[in-house]
Amino acid sequence: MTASLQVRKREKIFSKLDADGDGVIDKTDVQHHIGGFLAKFGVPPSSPKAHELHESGDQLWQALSRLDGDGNQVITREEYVTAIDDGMVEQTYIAMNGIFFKVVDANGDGLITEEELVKATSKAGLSAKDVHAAFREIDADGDGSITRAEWDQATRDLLLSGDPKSPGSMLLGLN
Ligand SMILES: [Ca+2]
Ligand SMILES: [Ca+2]
Ligand SMILES: [Ca+2]
Repeated sequence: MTASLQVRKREKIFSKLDADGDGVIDKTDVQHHIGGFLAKFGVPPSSPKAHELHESGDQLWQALSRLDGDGNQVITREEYVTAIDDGMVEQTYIAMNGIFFKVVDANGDGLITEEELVKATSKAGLSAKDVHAAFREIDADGDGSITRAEWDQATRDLLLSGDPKSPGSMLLGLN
């Protein structure tokens, strides 16, 4: 529950976002992540879903660039860790969730079942056991399916809560 855990989580997320490891986040890092996500989740690069994901990557970068305090087109670790807050999370990650959710919700019924989550994450090298545990955490009301609201809440918990056991951490390998 400490602020320092939050900072450590943000630093870890920053390190993940900094795909080429040069110590700053720029547009190339965001594009790299979108490409990686497509490959991990087996989305064909020319599909409409891939196109949407690239578009939301551009939106993510635009939102992230607001953290760029000195306007030099790169975001430093310090800018990221100190500037991200609730509003920022809503504008960046929650906005991205629309497409992430769609990718995982294979049959498009607006709910994610454990089977869909297992299938979507199978290429990401997560064990069925980890996915099962994460699913149970994210499915807050325990009705066996994840709604968009539950998914968004898990994202907020992951990014903003100081709880190391917050849902979603496992899926990003952050715990
Ligand atoms: Ca970088
Ligand atoms: Ca579904
Ligand atoms: Ca549920």
